[in-house]
Amino acid sequence: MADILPGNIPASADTDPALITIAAKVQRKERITDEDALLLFEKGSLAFVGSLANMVRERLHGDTTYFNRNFHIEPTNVCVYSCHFCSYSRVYAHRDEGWELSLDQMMDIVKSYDGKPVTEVHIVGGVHPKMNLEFFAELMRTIKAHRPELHIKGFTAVELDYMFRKAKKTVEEGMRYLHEAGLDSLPGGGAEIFHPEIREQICADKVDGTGWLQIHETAHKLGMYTNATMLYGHIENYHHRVDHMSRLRELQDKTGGFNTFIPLKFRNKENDMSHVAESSVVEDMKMYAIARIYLDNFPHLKAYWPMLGRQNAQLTLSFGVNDIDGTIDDTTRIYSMAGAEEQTPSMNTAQLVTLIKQARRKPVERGTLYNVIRDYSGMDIKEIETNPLLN
Ligand code: V47
Ligand code: SF4
Repeated sequence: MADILPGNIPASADTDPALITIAAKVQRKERITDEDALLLFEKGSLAFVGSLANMVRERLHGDTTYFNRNFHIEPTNVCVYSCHFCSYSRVYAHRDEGWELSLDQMMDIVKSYDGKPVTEVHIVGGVHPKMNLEFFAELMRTIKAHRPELHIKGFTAVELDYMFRKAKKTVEEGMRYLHEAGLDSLPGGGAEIFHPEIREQICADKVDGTGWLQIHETAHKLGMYTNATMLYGHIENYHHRVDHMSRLRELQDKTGGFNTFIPLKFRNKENDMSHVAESSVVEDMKMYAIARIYLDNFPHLKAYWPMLGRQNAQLTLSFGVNDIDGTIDDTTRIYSMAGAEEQTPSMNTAQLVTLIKQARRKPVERGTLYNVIRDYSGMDIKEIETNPLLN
């Protein structure tokens, strides 16, 4: 028979006492150690880690679950790098399989949202040798001249590292330049797994873990917020995951500049790692739960629904997640090309609100920096569907 510890932690007579000790720490709002996190991965049941994560989530956010209205621009899928997990990039030699958008073509995408209530553009793509710092600074300036209030979240540390080095700028000089041109914040991509044992096997040629962290630290120093990701569920083991999260937690203690952690489930279609099996749903939910418990200084945990699928994203709302990203509007190909269920990722406001309400949570639209735009909890779905200002 299961006993219930204070705080609703399910434990039975055969629960490892070390797990009970960890649960007690979390209840007392104490930080867990790397060893604790490893033990949760190795021995914690989904119910056990899930209820702990849910306690942390509700302590931080109650039922509030954020989404935003956003679209992506993917300037190119041509890339000088050759990450083995990537289904998206086409190497520079095979240009016929790739796309590269001109500044005007990207502005046409921005203009197609004129009059629509989007608040964020997320710009991310391959590392094209000819799309340089000046080209992207001009893009920032042109977007801001057209729509000043649109938040630009753009460029992974991998793209930034390449464009700064090519422009012969230090990270600080390059970052300042793009920030002044209009770049508001950085997405969390390119982090993959920091540990060199794994990084050297899956993405040896791009910026290393230390370089990724330095770029985010510099952005934080300039007052910009950023996100962090981790590509999990391939050839790494639990200790590599903990090491990755530990480096993020350490930097966050120093700067406080991370908003959100986004675990990204490895998808295995059409890439050099197709022989590696994908993780199970149980593993996925445990990953979210343990991230929520371990990263006590990260305000938010996001499930990116185009990669996970909307049903699994809905499930994460019971395992620590308080944000499911945005409307997307079918403007990204990264995950559909890697075999994700969402082949044309797009959800309107009513669908996102329904998904969150079905999980018995409170849907709140946010800006990129988690400023509250609208609480939808008291609104009728029909009212949302028929209001042009909300779609
Ligand atoms: O760094 C590439 C990942 C990332 C695969 O900050 C793959 O709000 C799984 O970082 N299977 C880019 N993942 C996307 C990204 C992101 C997405 C949404 C929101 C935010 C944010 C950031 O996509 C890459 C890489 O880790 N990725 N290939 C694959 N086969
Ligand atoms: Fe290029 Fe990014 Fe793909 Fe790596 S993950 S090959 S850096 S597009």
